[in-house]
Amino acid sequence: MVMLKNKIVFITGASAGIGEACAYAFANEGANLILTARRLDRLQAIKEEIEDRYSVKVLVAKLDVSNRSEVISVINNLDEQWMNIDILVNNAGLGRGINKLHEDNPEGWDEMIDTNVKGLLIVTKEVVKTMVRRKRGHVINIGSIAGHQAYPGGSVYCATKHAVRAITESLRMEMLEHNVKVSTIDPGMVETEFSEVRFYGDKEKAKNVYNGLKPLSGEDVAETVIFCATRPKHVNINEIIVMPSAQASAMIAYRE
Ligand code: NDP
Ligand code: 8X3
Repeated sequence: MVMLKNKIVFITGASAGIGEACAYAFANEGANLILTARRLDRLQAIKEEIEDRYSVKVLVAKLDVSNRSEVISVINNLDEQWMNIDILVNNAGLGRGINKLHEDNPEGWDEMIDTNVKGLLIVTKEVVKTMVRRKRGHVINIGSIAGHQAYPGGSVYCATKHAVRAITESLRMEMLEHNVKVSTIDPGMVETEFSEVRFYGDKEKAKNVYNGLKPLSGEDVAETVIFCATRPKHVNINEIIVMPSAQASAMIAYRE
């Protein structure tokens, strides 16, 4: 089993939901954290709480993954003590609307593609360069059941998560000779701020998504991330699909 104590873990979208839960889960294992997102105030509060509870170091940085020059600058200007990232958790992402393509708003398409696909690509490129040089590292992507199954109203979101799956597979092949592991965790419904963001702040609509069933929590997903990150050196978890027990596929859930 790989021990995470004193490892450096870089998490995108660490200000809420799955990314925030991963931050606490890695801290609990003794890892030092680079927490990034656009909302720096949230990251600062998480840093203070984690440093209170665990003996780990936390660096926070404002990072919009869809801003390519910001990504390049933040990652390439890390201090020496932070530059050797052991684990990258590519978590930042969002959905915008569930509308039929012909009725949809193309601005949402740009946001999803720029964040979920192009953002993940540039962060990965900049972090993996150093992993390749050091001949060690692990990239863990947060994909989705939407990367395996499409559904009506989800053409662009599902396309971005299918893209994450394709990128994961290509990268795994490219990294083979460099001793860098590549995994994807693909959850079904997780109750986070995801649905509120998807419905542009409509809390009622967001709540209805989880009506009558127990969804996953960010912590449930973080547990699978930790499982991936702690496998022995010769074991790689390629992919985990993790669903609420009450959800059988992207479209089929049992509600009481
Ligand atoms: P949340 O909305 O709770 O969290 C999303 C996180 O991503 C926030 O920290 C947000 O931070 C960050 N983020 C969004 N856009 C950007 C950006 N441009 N640059 C940097 N950070 C950004 O949602 P989840 O925790 O649920 O989502 C995390 C990941 O999990 C996403 O990739 C999502 O697609 C995936 N997922 C979610 C599922 C669900 O049902 N919730 C199921 C399957 C996968 P900030 O706004 O501060 O930048
Ligand atoms: C989020 C889960 O099923 O709403 O990735 O697409 S789903």
